[in-house]
Amino acid sequence: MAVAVGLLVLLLAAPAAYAANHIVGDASGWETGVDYTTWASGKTFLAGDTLLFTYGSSHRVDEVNKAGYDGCSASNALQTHSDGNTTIALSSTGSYYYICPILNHCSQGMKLAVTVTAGNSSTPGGTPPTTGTPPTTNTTSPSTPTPSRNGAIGRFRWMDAFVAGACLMLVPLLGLVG
Ligand SMILES: [Cu+2]
Repeated sequence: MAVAVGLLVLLLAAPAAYAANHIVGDASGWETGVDYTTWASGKTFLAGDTLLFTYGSSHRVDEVNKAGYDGCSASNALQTHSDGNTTIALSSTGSYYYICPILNHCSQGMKLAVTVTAGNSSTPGGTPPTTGTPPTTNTTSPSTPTPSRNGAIGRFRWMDAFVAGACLMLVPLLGLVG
């Protein structure tokens, strides 16, 4: 049971290590007055990662080209999002530009440029071996301490049975008292 839980935790934890979801602006979200150049500068964006823009109804997320980013122009927007909770998959390498086209929000800082580098796109080929390795280590490592482990489990079960038995014995006793 413990091994099964451990495997489940490993399986759940493994994908998180390969694809990151970057919350744009972190706690500030997609908002005026946030320096997204600074926000992006401390991060590595790998192919396969996602960007999450969270924003109010007074904002939008438009994917533009570099000229649109530099000039704060969404006239040639590649994609437009206004749902307030936009997930963008950074599926391939390259540079991606996002601006808020509302009023002068872009010139007020609502512009983000990210450079996506290879990483996750090449990892799917590498992922199965990595995911395949932990079960192998899991099957080999428990096999070594098996006697002590089984003994511990055996003792545990015996304790459980004892407690359960004690409880069962208490029931009629309580019944007699009541
Ligand atoms: Cu805006």
